[in-house]
Amino acid sequence: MNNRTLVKNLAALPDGPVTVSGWVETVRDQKKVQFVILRDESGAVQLVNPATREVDENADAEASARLATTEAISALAHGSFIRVTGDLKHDERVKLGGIEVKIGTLDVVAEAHPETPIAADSSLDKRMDWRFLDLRHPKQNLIFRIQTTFLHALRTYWVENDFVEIQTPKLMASASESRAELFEVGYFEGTAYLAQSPQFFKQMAQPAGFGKVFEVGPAFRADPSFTSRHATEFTSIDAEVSWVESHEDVMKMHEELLVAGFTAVKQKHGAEIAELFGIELEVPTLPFPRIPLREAKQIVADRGYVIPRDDADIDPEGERQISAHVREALGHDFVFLTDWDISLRPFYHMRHPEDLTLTNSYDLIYNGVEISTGAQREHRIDVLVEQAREKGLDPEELEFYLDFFRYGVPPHGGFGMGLARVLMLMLNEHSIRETTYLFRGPTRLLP
Ligand code: AMO
Repeated sequence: MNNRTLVKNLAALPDGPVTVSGWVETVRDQKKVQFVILRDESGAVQLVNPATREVDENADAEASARLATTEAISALAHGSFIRVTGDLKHDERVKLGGIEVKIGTLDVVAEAHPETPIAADSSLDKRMDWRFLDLRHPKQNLIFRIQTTFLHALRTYWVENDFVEIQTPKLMASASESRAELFEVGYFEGTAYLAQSPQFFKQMAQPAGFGKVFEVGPAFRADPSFTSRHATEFTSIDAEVSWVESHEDVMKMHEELLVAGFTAVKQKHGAEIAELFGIELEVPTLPFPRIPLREAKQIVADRGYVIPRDDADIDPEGERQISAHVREALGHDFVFLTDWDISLRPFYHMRHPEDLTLTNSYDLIYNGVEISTGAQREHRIDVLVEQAREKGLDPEELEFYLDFFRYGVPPHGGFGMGLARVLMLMLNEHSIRETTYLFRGPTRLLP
């Protein structure tokens, strides 16, 4: 480890001895000269070896060593991990970064099978089977560097704004969202459920007096669908804050947070994103557009798309349509759809003071796909119990949650946002399978 130089740092070094380690991407084994492209987590570099194909009996130790290295390179399988000490040389003629390393010694640290199970044109499913190899590609590698930068920026925003980080339990005694998408697990003599959202426990931090909280953690949904945006386990980004006056306050915090995340990603990775994804990443402008859902549905209808189900919901094509409208009319990639009908929202959403058929809630749509739901919560216990009953829930089952509201609680609100969806839309990828380290779906539990 000690004297290993990352490939990305080679260009800044003067000509001279270096050690690089990584895996073999390609080998060009010519008669007189051999080239190896070595890649590590930071980039790729060309290694060169003047080939020594044979030596006579009187050859010295150095010539014998050169023969051994030449033979080792001829036998190198793609993907093998190697360590090379050699001479760094700056040379403008080298296409790959204008540098190359002349091989001195080469250790094959871990040999790979000569047949790689996946290729560039393998299906997504096959690539998922071999995810550890798939992730070696620079594009995939970049996705998780972007994720790191993005989450770091969100965390910085939260810390600077006095949020407290919480880790809520994922083993639950009851459902946190709909009962339909609930995973049951055997729990000693009884049954536990996997958390679908940190919803109840992030709200609990409000009567606990924490003020503002956030969590980045797993959420589980027993959703049997195979869409590009659904997983059975996903990383949920959650925030919940006290003393909001309406969902407007939640949206303000939410959009500021996203701008912080996008700014950091553009700053650090803008050039690489342009190179590998062909995208000029835009930092969204503030404020994001807000459109009440009913108005959005009218806009979508006026564009000629009739949402098939005649309830108050918006479907995926409707989301694409409203996004297209917002892009054309307002030049924005994000839109908050606000004021959802009570029939479409869970019992814990607060209702509009002036129109009790609507909730103080929103969905955030980014490039045509929902990435988040947020709301002001109902904190008045009598109203909350009534709303639970109306939804056909048994308040007795919810006693532990309802207790949060019986001993004093400030008004509050928050949101939950799927991390992989944000990254998918940011990078114009087709599926959250690409932007999830290890995807979990109805037929995927491996690797
Ligand atoms: P909701 O159920 O809308 O709201 O989920 C919030 C966000 O989580 C992501 N998401 C998913 N991502 C991948 N696969 C899934 N199966 C999946 N389900 C949801 C989406 C979605 O927008 N408790 C509320 C949030 C709140 O009000 O604070 C909730 O969970 O990006």
